[in-house]
Amino acid sequence: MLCTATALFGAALLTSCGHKAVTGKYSDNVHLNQVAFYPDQNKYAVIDAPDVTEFAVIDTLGGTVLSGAPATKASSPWSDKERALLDLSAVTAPGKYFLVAGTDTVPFTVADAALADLADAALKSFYYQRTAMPIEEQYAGQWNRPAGHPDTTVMIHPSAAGPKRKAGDVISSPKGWYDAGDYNKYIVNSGFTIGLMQNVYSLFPEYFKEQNVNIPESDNATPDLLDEIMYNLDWMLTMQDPDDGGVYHKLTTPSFEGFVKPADCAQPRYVVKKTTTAALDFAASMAQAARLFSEFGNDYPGFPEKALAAAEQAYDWAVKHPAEYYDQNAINQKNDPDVVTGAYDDFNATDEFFWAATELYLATGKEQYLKKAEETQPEQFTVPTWGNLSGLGVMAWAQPSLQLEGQAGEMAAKMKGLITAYANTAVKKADGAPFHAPYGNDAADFYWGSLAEGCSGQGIALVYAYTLDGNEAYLNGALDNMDYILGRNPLGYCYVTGFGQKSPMHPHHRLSASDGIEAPLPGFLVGGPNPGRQDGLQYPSDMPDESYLDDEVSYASNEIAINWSASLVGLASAIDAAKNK
Ligand code: 9MR
Ligand code: 9MR
Repeated sequence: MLCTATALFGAALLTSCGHKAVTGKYSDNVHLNQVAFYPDQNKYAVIDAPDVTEFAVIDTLGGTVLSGAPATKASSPWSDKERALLDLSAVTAPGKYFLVAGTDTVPFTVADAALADLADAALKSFYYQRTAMPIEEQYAGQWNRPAGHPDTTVMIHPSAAGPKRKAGDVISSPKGWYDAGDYNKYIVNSGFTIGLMQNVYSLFPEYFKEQNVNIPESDNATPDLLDEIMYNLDWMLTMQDPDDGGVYHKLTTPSFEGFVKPADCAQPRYVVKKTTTAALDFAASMAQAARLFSEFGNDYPGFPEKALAAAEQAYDWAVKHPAEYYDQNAINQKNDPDVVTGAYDDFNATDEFFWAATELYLATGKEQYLKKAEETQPEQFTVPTWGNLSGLGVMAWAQPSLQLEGQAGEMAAKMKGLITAYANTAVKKADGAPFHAPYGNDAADFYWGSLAEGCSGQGIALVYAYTLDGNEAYLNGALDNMDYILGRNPLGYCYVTGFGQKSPMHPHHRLSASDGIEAPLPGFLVGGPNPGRQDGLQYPSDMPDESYLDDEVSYASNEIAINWSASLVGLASAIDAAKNK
């Protein structure tokens, strides 16, 4: 074993040849993936000290594994910080290592299933969000808690009243996940969340069939991902008005609860206005679920038939009510009580029609749905979000396992082309970028929830593109975005709770804030840098990629949410599946 690293860099932490293990620690100067790299993955670190002229990688005994010089220097358009890229890719053997650069000795890991634990934790985060059932110690360890929000007595808000269900009538609408840091349940975001995860499931079903994240249903024959999804689908089914097939937009308290334990909440809960977007997101995710769950009839008998019927009824309602949008101010002008919780408002349902028609066609083969999908198809692929669902439809058409012919086959080919075109443009952005990632090079990349909607969502799209033609450049782009989230970013945060050496400790998350446990619930991706600062707070920096505050009050940069968790499930699982095929 050589001791050259000590001689070269004089790192105080290095000791004599192999007798004492090397230690290292997180440094604000050196930014890299703090979880793990795959053996054959490109491995970059970014250093903020441009005067550093050499670096080394040593193993736990101090032996030099690699030495090199910083490569490309670059800075972001909005920053005068000059950063240099260190290429550690030649380190390929699984193990623990230290990057020695300047005065820093920073740990990193190379592992075969590098993202498996992260993928599991991201899925497990949904279990912690479950309403209406106790979160038990055998599954949740120290984060066990009593059930919150049974939602067995929920009132019809006047905005949702109809001839049969009158304002103030009581319905039961239990189960489902808390949406985010708040305690409400929203159909639009639920539909998107489930749709995104079901799309990724369709790409790699075998991966998910092997996964076990220790939830109450882990012992059944259904993949844990689908079991977890079922917990929310069950709730969604109760959100459909049996009278006309319309779907309530949300189930909510009039205003947000305080930062109290879920079991201590006292405000009344309402279902609010049936909307076009809720009906279509419901229809799409339900039709997709009907298709995917047909394989698991023993665990969920009758579900596919019930889900498909519900989906078609919701779609029919939307066709009859194509522009019933959610406009909270207008609703509050006409009804009491006022509702001031999350709006998930969106005044264009073309993309929802496309997604719903797509999934209904794939589930039923009916021509009317194909026709509608053709009419509403997008011209280009955009990363799907709760407010723009067309990308979920494009991904659905592009599943490699579908064998479609005729017009449907043409549609699938066209949609695949859109994803590939998108991916070609996206991956080019990593070259010469300060953090070597497709994401994060434009100020417009940073907004509320952008680490999920921008960074992670783009990564998922790139894995999709990879599954179409095996072009490694796409998978590398997805890995680069994952590395960005896990630490190779300007603030050096690993933005997933419970992972990495520098990670959010104070998310805007009522469950984490009210449980008396110092560590936040693990496996959650926070919204991340957001110069919009809609929470009205001062952040340490106003640069787009540094506008982040690890404080409980910062809902615009530090909340967690199911749709963001879905994007982390999607990206970490899809990469792990693609890497271990
Ligand atoms: O906690 C709420 C969070 O879930 C929402 O994303 C956010 C924006 O709608 O609002 C948060 O609630 C805040 C409210 O809007 C204003 N008063 C303070 C609340 C946080 O405690
Ligand atoms: O994720 C949503 C983001 O795109 C919007 O800009 C923001 C303000 O409308 O709302 C976010 O969603 C929040 C929802 O309204 C209430 N629950 C918490 C969600 C995450 O912050």
